Parts: sequence; C-alpha cells; structure tokens
Amino acid sequence: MKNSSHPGRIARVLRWLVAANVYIVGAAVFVVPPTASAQSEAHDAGPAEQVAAGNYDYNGDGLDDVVARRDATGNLEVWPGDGTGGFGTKYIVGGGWGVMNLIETAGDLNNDGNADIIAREASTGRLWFYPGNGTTFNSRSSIGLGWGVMSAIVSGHDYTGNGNVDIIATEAGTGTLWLYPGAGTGNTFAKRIQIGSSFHLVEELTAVGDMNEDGHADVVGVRLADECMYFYAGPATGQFAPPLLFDCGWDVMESAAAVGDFDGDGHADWLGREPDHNLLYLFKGDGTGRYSSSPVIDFGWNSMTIA
Ligand SMILES: [Ca+2]
Ligand SMILES: [Ca+2]
Ligand SMILES: [Ca+2]
Ligand SMILES: [Ca+2]
Repeated sequence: MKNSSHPGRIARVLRWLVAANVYIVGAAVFVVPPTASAQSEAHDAGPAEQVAAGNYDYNGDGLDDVVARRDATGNLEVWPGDGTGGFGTKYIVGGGWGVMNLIETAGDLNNDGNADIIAREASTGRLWFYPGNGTTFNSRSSIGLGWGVMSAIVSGHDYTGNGNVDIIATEAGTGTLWLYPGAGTGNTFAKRIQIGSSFHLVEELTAVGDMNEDGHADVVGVRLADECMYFYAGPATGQFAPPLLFDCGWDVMESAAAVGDFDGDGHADWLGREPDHNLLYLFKGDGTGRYSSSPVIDFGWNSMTIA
C-alpha cells in the first residue's frame, strides 16, 4: 500500500468519486453489521458518547485533535480540531521525536481527563507513555521493553469493559493479536491476552473506537490480500467479531488514524492519507460502522507521521 507504483488505477478513481461525495465504494461492498441497528437503540438510551468517540482532545478545548510528527525536524505537533472537520492553528509540543518508530494516540490512558500518546523508541524497542496535560505532555514514563517485535500497536479505547483504556498489538513474527488490559495508570498493564491470529496479514490496524455504537470499541484494518479495509466489531467476550469488508481501494491509501468525533456529529471518525496526491481524508463515521462521506480536509501530510 505504501508503494505508490502499485497498480491502483480503478481504486484511485473510486477514491476520487468518494471525495466528490459519490458513495460508490461503500455502497458497493459494505456489509452491514448484523446487530448494529438493534444495539444502536440501546446506545441511544445511555450516555455512550465517550465510548464512541474516545478522548483525542490534546489542547483542552473539548474538541478532538490530531497529533503528528514532522519527519524532517522530529518535532511533534498538535493540530487542534475546530469541531467541524477542519483544523485550527497547529503548535509544536516538543522536539526529538525522530528517534521513535511508532507514535500512537492512546486516549486517556491514565484516567486524568487528558488525551495521551504512546511512542516506541526505535533503538531499544521500549514503549513510552506520554501523559497529556491539556496543552502539551508531562514527563514520560516507561511501559516496558520488547515492543520492537510488534508490527502494530494501537490504543485509545477500552476493550475489556472495565473503564480503562487498553493497548492492542500485532506480533509481527506470529501474527498474534495481543490485548494488554490497562490499569488506568498509563504505564501499567495486566497480563496480556491473545485476542486474534493471522493479523500479520492485516496492516493499518486502527483503534477507531465504537464505530457501530453498540457499546464496544472496534478496530479496522486493511488486509494485504485484497487491500480492502475490514471492520472488526468490538468484543463482548474478548474476541473481535469476524471481519466485515467495507471499503476497498486502500492500495492507494495509507496512514489510517483514529481521530475521535472530528466533525462533531456524535459519531467516531477516522483519517486516511493518499500519498500520490498528498491529500488527507476524513472518513465520517455514520454510527453503524460505515462512513457517510470522506472529504479531503487538508493536504501536505506526506511529510508527517500521524499519531
Ligand atoms: Ca482539542
Ligand atoms: Ca490522560
Ligand atoms: Ca462497536
Ligand atoms: Ca463524526
């Protein structure tokens, strides 16, 4: 997918149609989650917005933001969301992030109300916890060593149902998908649990939150076999539901990233980047696991690593 020479002409055309709000891709291939509508009613009856969207507010204004590293400088930047799908003025929160080979949003991992991030140090494989303070980040602490064997590490949501944010990671060599149950402190986790297998065949694993609003956080990922994105409905019993195909054409896309409810309509959304045209897309979740449209919201993000 990151190889832009990969044949993807049809997918690229479809992508542009989607950008023009012609919903061919989603309409053609999406399979509706079988229990989505019934459980959406339960969601409507309860205060589940926090579950659906997660915490992506890094500047403390209540609106979801994007964190990204400018790769040329190693600076970490906060791009404040404006609540309607656009950005306010970005600001730099610090330098030296070039030593990290993974930076991910982590929601409120330590339960203090501020969105946090995790990052993996390339030279050591150590995973670091950076607690947000509503503007930048407080002093980091170590989650632990050994994370270099993971091809994906995502966080930001509670997958066990105890109210604490967890980490999910794919072990590259075995394809095992691991769940690390969070303890609510940011840097301590209970014994990991295997929640999936063959995830080495899935890239762009993204902890998008509760996209179908059934009270359980979900993930999406792109299968290498067909470059299509699949929806993995969140677990009620520790395992994800069988994947549902919902969006193809990801041979021309990359950098899927969770972003909370970025347009402020109450449904969790996610980002994706098209490197050929250096465009940043917002996939607007519709509350059923699908997205209603995917407008281009910015350009020039090829030089960034999106957390
Ligand atoms: Ca914000
Ligand atoms: Ca926090
Ligand atoms: Ca869900
Ligand atoms: Ca939304």
